[in-house]
Amino acid sequence: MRSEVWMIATSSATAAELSCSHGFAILSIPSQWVENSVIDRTENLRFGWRWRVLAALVTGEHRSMFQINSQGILFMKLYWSSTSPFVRKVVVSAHELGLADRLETIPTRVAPNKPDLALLQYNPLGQLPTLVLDDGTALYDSLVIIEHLEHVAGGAKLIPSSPEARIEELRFHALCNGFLDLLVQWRIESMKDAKQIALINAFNLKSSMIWAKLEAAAEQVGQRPFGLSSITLAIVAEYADFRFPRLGWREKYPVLSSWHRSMQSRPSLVSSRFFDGSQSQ
Ligand SMILES: N[C@@H](CCC(=O)N[C@@H](CS)C(=O)NCC(=O)O)C(=O)O
Repeated sequence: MRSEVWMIATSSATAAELSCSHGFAILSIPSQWVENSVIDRTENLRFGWRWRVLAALVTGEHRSMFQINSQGILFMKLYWSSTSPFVRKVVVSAHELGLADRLETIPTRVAPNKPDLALLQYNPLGQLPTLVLDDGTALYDSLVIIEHLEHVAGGAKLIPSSPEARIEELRFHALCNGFLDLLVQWRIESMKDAKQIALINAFNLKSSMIWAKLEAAAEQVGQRPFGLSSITLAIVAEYADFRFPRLGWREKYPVLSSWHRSMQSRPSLVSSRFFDGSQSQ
């Protein structure tokens, strides 16, 4: 078999597996891999995701990371809907990490009273998003998937690694993600003929408290890098515009609104806008 000799940078875990200590490895790469475009030699191998793909191919780690189709392109399967805010977190994160073109999306329609049977095989919760790796491993929920994508992309880009910053990022994410849960439940309840008034009142009360917290935090969030919590906050803003235009939140919370306007033209957000499609819930 023809082969090429390449020097690549490795993560410390991969370096350990390859028994090399300086974060570099000299590898003999089968030419076929290059020809099949599994490896794109015009790209910067040292810092992009490609060197990790290469290292993963060598160590066999790719089996848990990617799918390889007949053209040698690497994919992960994402059970997807254009209306799910949790799916959108994953898609925006993948875009920010440079992995968007590695997601193969599977349009899926779900509702609490209408589980999708194919999805249930992978995720017994029957929820979107679910990411399926080539060995059949299914990852859920959105936070776990984003953690995985971070790992694939080389780590600590969307979620800081230092303990204090990490806890703060995760805490603020929990607030925004919990709000998305509330908004989704609110929408489901408001579409019912017989609405539970006590539940709608609780949604109203909680949401006004949450909006106030987000308004107070918006300036500080704007000073941090665009990561997990800002992605989730931007999606709260856009989901509220999409499903709850009657709330008029932009007039009530001007700091948050202006933060969102400064973010909304990021390519990751523009390319993943919500829309009602055939799979919408
Ligand atoms: N905590 C989950 C929430 C996922 C979720 O609620 N997804 C909705 C779609 S927006 C869903 O699949 N609903 C169907 C169901 O719960 O049966 C996450 O962050 O991924």
